[in-house]
Order: sequence, then structure tokens, then C-alpha cells
Amino acid sequence: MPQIKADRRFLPAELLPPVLLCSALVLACSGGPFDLLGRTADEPKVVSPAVDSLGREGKVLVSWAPEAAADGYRLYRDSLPDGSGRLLVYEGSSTAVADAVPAMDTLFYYRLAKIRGSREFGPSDPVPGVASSVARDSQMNDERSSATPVNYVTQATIFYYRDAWGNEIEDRDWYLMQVPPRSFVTVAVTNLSNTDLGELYFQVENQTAQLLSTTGGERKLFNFDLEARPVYFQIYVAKDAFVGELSAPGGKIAAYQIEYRQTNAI
Ligand SMILES: [Ca+2]
Repeated sequence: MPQIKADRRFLPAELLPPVLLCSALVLACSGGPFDLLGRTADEPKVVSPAVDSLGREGKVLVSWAPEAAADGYRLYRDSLPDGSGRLLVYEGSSTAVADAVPAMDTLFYYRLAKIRGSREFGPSDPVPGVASSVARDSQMNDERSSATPVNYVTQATIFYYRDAWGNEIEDRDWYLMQVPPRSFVTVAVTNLSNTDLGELYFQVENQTAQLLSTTGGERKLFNFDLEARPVYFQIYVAKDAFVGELSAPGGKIAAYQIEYRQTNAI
């Protein structure tokens, strides 16, 4: 810590003895007084925060990695990506904030700044975030490789949001169903919210996507092979219909239930 020497003259007198002691016991004293002035000489890096949309009802969860070169953090929420309507929503040393947004189903933009002494570093580039009166489910099945097996009843959510600049927050739900040889399995999708499920696509892998009905509907998953195999399918949003207008900003979250109904021989 070469900067210790240079900074020593700024120390309050009462800290001098422990600092000198620490200098003598270099290895033994890695905390304590050193921490007041022992931050690295580097300036804090300006990094955008991680933004978790819809993780909790009415709240956007924002977090970031701690940085030794920073004394604290400031989190800003903007109404628009250009920085309009900026509000300081957090200042302090925490690295996670659950921000209660002033409007549901509306995109906001989060920027993180780091504080060192009296200087502010940043704020970062904006990251969009949104909250709704419904929280999203906790299934991480956006990709085929993380598809959720359909075992009996699964309750799920799907969402889509976009702003006037084309920023999108998109959800996609992948599922898989083990289908016996020469059989088909029927699965049912049921609406659990006021959102029209006719704005959702149901697509079996390698087949044409089809819209569900307002209330959901049943779908058959075929296996013509002589061995059992998983059939993959996904549910995703018909974007313009879901938002309600071509290329318009907006969005919402829908809740539904998916369940196994029956297996039949072909
Ligand atoms: Ca989902």
C-alpha cells in the first residue's frame, strides 16, 4: 500500500499510533485504520447495475458488485432513457435495492454511480426495468436447454414490455414433455389472469407456431418414434397484439397454468 505514506499527513492525530503499529506489523493489520485510507489508488469503475424486472410485486430489484475503490453508491431512476425525470432512489453502501416504482407496467431506467470522497463516478449507461402488480414466476426456462418438465400442474407467468426506443424486456417459456413411443400427450394451458392468452404463441419444436385462445386451450404433443423421447415446446408473446398496437410502447404480464392431461396411443 504505497499510498499510505503519502496520505499520512491527512490522518487525525489519534489514528497515528495504530497506523504506525500496523506499519510495523504489516501482515497482522489488514483492517482497521488502513481501511480509512487504504482503498486502492484506482478510480471506481463505472458499471451498469443488474436489474431484475418483475421479481417482486410492485418492485424492481437492482443490484451491483461491491467495489473497494468506492466509498458508496448512488442509484438513479430515469423516466426516459435520455435521463429525463431523473430521481435519486438510493444513496449508501448497500449493493442491492428493491425500488418501489411509481407506476406499474411502465419501463424505468436505472443508472449506477459510485462515490469516492466528494466525487461521483458515473452514472452508468441505463438499464431498463419494470414492475407490475403481479410478480413473475421463478422458473429460469427462457432457453430450450433449461426447459421445465411438465409434471402435473405448473403455474407460470409470461411478460413482454417495450418502450418507444425499441428497448424490450421479453420472456419466453420453454417446456418439455416425455412422450411414450407411438403416442401423443395432451397438455392444457389455462388462463389465470385477465390477459388474453390469444396473444400468446404455443410452438412445438420444429412445427409452426399457433396462437392460443383467450382462455388457453389444449395441445397434443406427438411422438411417432419407436422409442420414448422428450417433446420440446415454447410459449411466447405475439408482441404487437400483446402490447395492443403496432410498434407502440407498452406491455404487461400474464399468468397461466400448464398441466398434463392424458396420454394416448397413435
Ligand atoms: Ca416465464
